[in-house]
Parts: sequence; C-alpha cells; structure tokens
Amino acid sequence: MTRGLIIAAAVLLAGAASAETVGELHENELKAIDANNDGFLSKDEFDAFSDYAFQEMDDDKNGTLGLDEAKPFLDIKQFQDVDRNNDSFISRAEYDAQMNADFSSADKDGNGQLD
Ligand SMILES: [Ca+2]
Ligand SMILES: [Ca+2]
Ligand SMILES: [Ca+2]
Repeated sequence: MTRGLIIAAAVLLAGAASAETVGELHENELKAIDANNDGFLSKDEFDAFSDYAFQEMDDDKNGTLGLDEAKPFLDIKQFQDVDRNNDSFISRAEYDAQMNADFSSADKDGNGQLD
C-alpha cells in the first residue's frame, strides 16, 4: 500500500507523522478537515482541504509543485506516481486527479463521504 496524496496533505495540515492510510488518520487530523464537525468528510470538505494543501505546498505560487516543493511530503516514488506526464512537475490537474482517485479509493462504500 502506497501512501496517497491525501495522507501527505493531511500530514501537512495536521502535522501527523505516521498515518499510512486514511483509516489510520487520527481523530485530530480528521477534525481539522471536517469543517462542519459531523464526523464525516464530505467531498466539499475534502476539496477545500485539498485546495488548501496545494497552496501550502506550492511555495513559489506558480501553480505547479516541483520536486523541491513536494519533497517534504512525498517520496520520489509517490511524486512520480502523481506526475503522470513525467515532466518533473505536479500540475494542478495531476494533483486533482490523484486527490480524486485517493478520495474514491478511501470512500469504500461509495457514499461520497469518508468516516
Ligand atoms: Ca463534515
Ligand atoms: Ca510551485
Ligand atoms: Ca507533470
């Protein structure tokens, strides 16, 4: 199991050090993302969090993540997985595609919410 971007982003947001899967995210990390505190992570909340995490990682605000920007959060293998066209940058489109894939795979019962 590879750590998805969703985990890297949660690590960034909440300072979690050890989560490997969404299921291993601790309550505190989920709380930081769960804007309305209903105990579920909706796609809207997820998208807001995803957007925030991208802005935070994009140090030079050029709309793409270079290796240097992503390095604190992703290892090289993860970076290459997300960088689908192998141009050594993670574009916003590549990032969103990966985040959406992570959300879908974490949403095991397909109800559009993570719990
Ligand atoms: Ca919620
Ligand atoms: Ca950048
Ligand atoms: Ca790319």
